[in-house]
Amino acid sequence: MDELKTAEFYTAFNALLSSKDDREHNILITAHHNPDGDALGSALGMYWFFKRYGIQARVMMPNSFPDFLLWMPGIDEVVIHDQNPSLGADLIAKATEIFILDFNDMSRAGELLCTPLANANASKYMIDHHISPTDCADYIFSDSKQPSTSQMVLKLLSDMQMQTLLGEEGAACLFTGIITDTGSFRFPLVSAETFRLTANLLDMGIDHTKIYENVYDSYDDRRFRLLGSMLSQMISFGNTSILYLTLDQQKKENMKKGDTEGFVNYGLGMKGKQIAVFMREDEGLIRMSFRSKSNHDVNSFARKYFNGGGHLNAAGGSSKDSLTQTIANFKTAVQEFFPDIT
Ligand SMILES: [Mn+2]
Repeated sequence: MDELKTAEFYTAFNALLSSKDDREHNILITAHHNPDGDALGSALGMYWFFKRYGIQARVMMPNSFPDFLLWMPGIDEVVIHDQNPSLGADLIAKATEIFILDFNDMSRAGELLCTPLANANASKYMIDHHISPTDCADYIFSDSKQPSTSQMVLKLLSDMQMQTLLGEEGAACLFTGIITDTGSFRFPLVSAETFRLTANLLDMGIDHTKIYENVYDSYDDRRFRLLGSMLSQMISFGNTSILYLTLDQQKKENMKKGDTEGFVNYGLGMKGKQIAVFMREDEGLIRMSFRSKSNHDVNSFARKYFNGGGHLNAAGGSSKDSLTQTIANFKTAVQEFFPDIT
């Protein structure tokens, strides 16, 4: 974390709030392409806060999101940029401030949105927990030691003693971001502070059991058939699990966005496994998700071999080779990069 930049961010955020009655604000809140629970959770958390504070704010996502997030309070107000680019352009033009959440490089906003966002006149505030932030915002609150952006939003508001303005709705959104980005409080970056801050959300009246049900118990039979196909063909390679779905398997089940969310984690569920990969065959591309335990650095691994990156224990990547060739390349790369692994 860059302490100086964080201090500047806090000062600027404070000044923004203090100027509520002095000038008109049109805040635009956005997050990364293919928004997940943390992207939407942190964005909608900020939205509810601004709404109750009395500052006009809108949420716009680069593209649509999985069905299991459709219950989130405020979701109906979210503009989906690639479905309504003219409204999107209007919101960007009118924005006085833009909040960039859960990403730290404009390219992560996706092809269609990254240039208009970068060219926007509004002052930009970034809150993010990914590594290697770029200077794409005027004010940067970036900390790769934080397990979720939603926790950072909660920390910011609680440091300012304003978290109760989230209300039950905003609290439910942040709780969703926190649980989905931490594997329900199990990943190594979860700290005592995560639990302390999250406890405040329960004080605000959220129904945590209901939120878990909404997020994790809402899958349809399609997902389970895909999961069955994937598990039945899992390749066990030393301490590594290789999971995949072919394009034919996805087409047969009429796969939808979000159906394979979390599939990669099954690879670490078998005793002794330290690294898991899930490969999803797409048109001309294999999309890859990596997960690992302890200090097996899949971020560096994905960067070195598969045009990707992410975090120490969770990363993404891709390959333009065939599925069979990618599996073979992965095995070779694992043996080269993680000498202790097989
Ligand atoms: Mn996140």
